[in-house]
Amino acid sequence: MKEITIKNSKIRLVQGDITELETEAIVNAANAQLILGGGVAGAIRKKGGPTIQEECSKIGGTYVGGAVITTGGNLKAKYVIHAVGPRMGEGSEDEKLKNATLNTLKLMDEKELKSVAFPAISTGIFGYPVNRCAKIMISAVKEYLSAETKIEEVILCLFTDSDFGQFNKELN
Ligand code: AR6
Repeated sequence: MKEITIKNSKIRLVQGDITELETEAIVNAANAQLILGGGVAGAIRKKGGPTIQEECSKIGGTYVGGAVITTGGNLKAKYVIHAVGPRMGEGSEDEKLKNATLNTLKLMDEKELKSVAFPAISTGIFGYPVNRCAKIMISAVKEYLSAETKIEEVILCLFTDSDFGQFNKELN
């Protein structure tokens, strides 16, 4: 199943490039310095233009597990939420990934945004296992959507077939 409903909200799995999505916000798999490097961040930087990094540099940084918001520059999405996932090996990775997911969703409600797309945070350059990421992120999203929220749609956007398969297995 590629979509489930939790109370008034939907969780949907899609495969592809997150920078092509038209949700109000897309999530960047960020680092604590908020310097847009490779992977999702690189794609956002290239397609979104320089204003996103400029806004990030003004904010200056956040903690691992935290999330901050900028505009989306030239992207279809109006906003980018920069969620800082853990680097594999630094300790307390599961808790930090859960916090990065929950803090993104809290920011969505604070800004009264209704639709967001996440990548598989930390599973690229940061080296976190995809199956573990699927477990943590899906359970955090379900937990959040089960309580009071105005978010209508949470998309989990997976880049590869195999990552999509692992998230799909976990959602079922
Ligand atoms: N759309 C969707 N998913 C993507 C895309 C895309 N365009 N490109 C890559 N992925 P990563 P991290 C997948 O490395 O591990 C950067 O330098 C990718 O296959 O983007 O959290 C930042 O600046 C993987 O499954 O993020 C940080 O320093 C997932 O997105 C650091 O990397 C996350 O991979 C963050 O590393």
